[in-house]
Amino acid sequence: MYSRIQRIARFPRLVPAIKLSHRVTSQVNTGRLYCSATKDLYPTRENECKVLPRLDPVVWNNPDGKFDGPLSSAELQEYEKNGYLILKDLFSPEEMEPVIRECKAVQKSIECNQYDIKTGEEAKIAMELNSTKLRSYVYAHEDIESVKKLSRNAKLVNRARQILADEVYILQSRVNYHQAYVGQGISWHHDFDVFHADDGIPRMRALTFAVMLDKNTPETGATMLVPGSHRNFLTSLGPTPDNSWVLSITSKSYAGIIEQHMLTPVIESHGIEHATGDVGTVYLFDINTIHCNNVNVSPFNRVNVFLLYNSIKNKAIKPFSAPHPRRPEFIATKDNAVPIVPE
Ligand SMILES: O=C(O)CCC(=O)C(=O)O
Ligand SMILES: [Fe+2]
Repeated sequence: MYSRIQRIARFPRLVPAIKLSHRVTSQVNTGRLYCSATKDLYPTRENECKVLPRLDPVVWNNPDGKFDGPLSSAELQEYEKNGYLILKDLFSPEEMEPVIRECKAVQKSIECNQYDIKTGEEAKIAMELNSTKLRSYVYAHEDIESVKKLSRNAKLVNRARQILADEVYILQSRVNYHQAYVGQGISWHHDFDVFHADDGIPRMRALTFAVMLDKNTPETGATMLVPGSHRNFLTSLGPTPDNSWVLSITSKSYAGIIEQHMLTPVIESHGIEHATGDVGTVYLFDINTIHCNNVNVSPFNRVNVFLLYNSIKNKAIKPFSAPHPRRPEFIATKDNAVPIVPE
């Protein structure tokens, strides 16, 4: 009998491979085996990587002022130019206290093997490789009360609505624990590749708000962002493996990473910035901004909550380039996409 954590580390392919005959094969000429009913504006996972033009705005047009929000025009311009923005101390340490406490309690109970999780939902939890330490918890905006509240907080939701000029819902949430000594990094990627290829998000009309529950420094593995990288779409190599969706939350390397020869010229011209700050600082980045993070070599944890907001007009259809059905609802919201009322 395995312990819960061992079972998570050992769980086999969770989604059985579907038969080739069930796949849509209308685009075999382009090297892609799978397609959705909607035209694919951003084909990825082919047999070579490409740089494609971005066809979507970064800051969406809000002509009648319906989605006016607290970001100044200077902040909007900076976000549009760089693909990210850092809002120092947006929340006070007091506001963060319940979130820190509850995220810590979840961590402890998972690591002590006392966390109660429904069968079939094991993939909500990712442990660090060969470790009993928690790496990541997805679906935190539903399972952890204070994160649920945070995801509806007007400071975040009104800014997300302002940038996307639309009602928004949470496409994914996760707490990345990135613990002292054991927190492994994540390879260079942008989030659009996986949500487009594996879930069927058609357009770049989404963004992540990362909320710091600890001080983020380069030593603790602060997220590294490439300013300006969101202006083109760098595709990733295919084909998508059957189990890529499991790897996408558990592993450093999975389908969707940016190849070195593609990244080098981008970083040569744009550089790399660390998203640093204290507890309560928030950084927001476009779904197509290239980022990664480093191993946490420090003796301090770097726990952050990641909340990915998507426009309600940009809901998932069918995977654009994956041999498996859409990922489970707890990894990428589809059927339960309901606009958030800011609180
Ligand atoms: O934890 C980080 O700094 C980055 C995590 C990330 O890129 C992701 O979860 O997609
Ligand atoms: Fe990411």
